[in-house]
Amino acid sequence: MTKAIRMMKEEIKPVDCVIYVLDARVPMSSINPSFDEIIAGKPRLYVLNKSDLVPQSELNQWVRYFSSLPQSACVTNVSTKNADGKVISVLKQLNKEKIDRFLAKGVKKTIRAMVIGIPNCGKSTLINSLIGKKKTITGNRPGVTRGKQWVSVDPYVELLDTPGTLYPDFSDQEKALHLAFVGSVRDEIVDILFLSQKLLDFLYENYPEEVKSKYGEGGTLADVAKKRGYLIKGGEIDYERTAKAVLSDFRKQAFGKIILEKADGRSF
Ligand SMILES: Nc1nc2c(ncn2[C@@H]2O[C@H](COP(=O)(O)OP(=O)(O)O)[C@@H](O)[C@H]2O)c(=O)[nH]1
Ligand SMILES: [Mg+2]
Repeated sequence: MTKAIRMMKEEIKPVDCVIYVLDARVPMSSINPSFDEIIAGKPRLYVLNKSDLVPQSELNQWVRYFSSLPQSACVTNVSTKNADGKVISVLKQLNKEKIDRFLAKGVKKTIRAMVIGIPNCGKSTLINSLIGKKKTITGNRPGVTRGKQWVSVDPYVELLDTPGTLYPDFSDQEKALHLAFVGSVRDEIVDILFLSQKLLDFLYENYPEEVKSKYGEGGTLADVAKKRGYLIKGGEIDYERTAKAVLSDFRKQAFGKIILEKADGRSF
């Protein structure tokens, strides 16, 4: 059992609802079935995060999709880089009945929400943004969150950050690739030459104009290296450097807004 799953199991009992953070570039792969049993019975607020990175029309379709799920209490989309409290107001609305019931008895009910999601989807950034200062630790690397920390983001709302975890089944290669492209899988444990070539294949097929304007016509790592001058002595290709540059460019949005999984079920 991973640390995140153990922590979620230990902490779930007093939790009023779950904030399920999804990476809007890979909404499908952001769902981790190993969370299901733990959060069963708790209202879920799905947050499509990193919405600044994907086309609005695609995002809207995903919001509709998640809204249609039976276990979904609510769906919202944010960019946690500047979350505006929308999540808190939705959360309070969701738990209004509970808050009011306690208030009628003269008790101030604090709503406790557990923030869950795969590594790197933005859980800690969301919480930081809502508390307005750097209390939790963020990093553009999976597995940065450690330890348990309930934080107050509103007189009525407390949030618990959790360390992200991935579904251990990587038999679905496409899903594994998508998670690696967006940085949810540590680069240290994947073959970045393979990964970056797969990313190039995807980009040349689906976003040809954007990628060609930066990398030229070719489409292979070698072509990119020649175009960008990533060569070592003797004119040989520096594959490692090229691979890192391709991944880094993608993650820095050098090709604009890109979605890897579309809501119509067709992922590519
Ligand atoms: N563009 C963009 N980047 C984000 C957003 N939210 C988080 N990030 C970045 O994603 C990376 C991972 O965030 P973090 O909060 O540590 O993810 P966690 O592992 O789920 O806690 C960091 O580099 C954040 O700056 C967002 O809405 N938009
Ligand atoms: Mg974190």
